[in-house]
Amino acid sequence: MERTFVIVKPDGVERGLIGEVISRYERKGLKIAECKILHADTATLEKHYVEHREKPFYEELISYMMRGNILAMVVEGNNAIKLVRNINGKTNPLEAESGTIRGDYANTMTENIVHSSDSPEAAEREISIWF
Ligand SMILES: Nc1nc2c(ncn2[C@@H]2O[C@H](COP(=O)(O)OP(=O)(O)O)[C@@H](O)[C@H]2O)c(=O)[nH]1
Ligand SMILES: [Mg+2]
Repeated sequence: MERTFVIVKPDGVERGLIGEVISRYERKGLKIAECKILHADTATLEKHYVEHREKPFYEELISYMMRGNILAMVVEGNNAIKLVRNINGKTNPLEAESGTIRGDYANTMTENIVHSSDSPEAAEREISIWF
């Protein structure tokens, strides 16, 4: 059993896609283990996105993530980390395939509905930041 950390980002919450996102994970046999709505603060986001702090899109990313409420959750199940990444789709909307969340709903690099951990180490680190 594996646990991964997921965020429905402000655009996903604004567009009423929480149910859509969760139902895609549940249909794949994954379970929502923890879940909360919150408005993220700068300190938490800086910890969460530490790997991107030198990137040109960093400031835009942080302000977008603070634009409104987010849904933070822990999703668990067999191979949860890779399965959730597959369900979410690629970061670049031009590469995200139809049938993935980003492929179906995102059309910019920044606003792409969902975040999920990319490795077991990241999942453990991110869950400890947010829960
Ligand atoms: N504007 C812009 N935003 C980006 C870019 N790359 C990543 N992002 C944003 O930063 C988040 C984190 O990037 P990354 O960890 O590489 O992608 P993810 O793991 O697929 O979410 C992405 O989900 C996007 O919201 C980029 O090249 N340009
Ligand atoms: Mg990432």
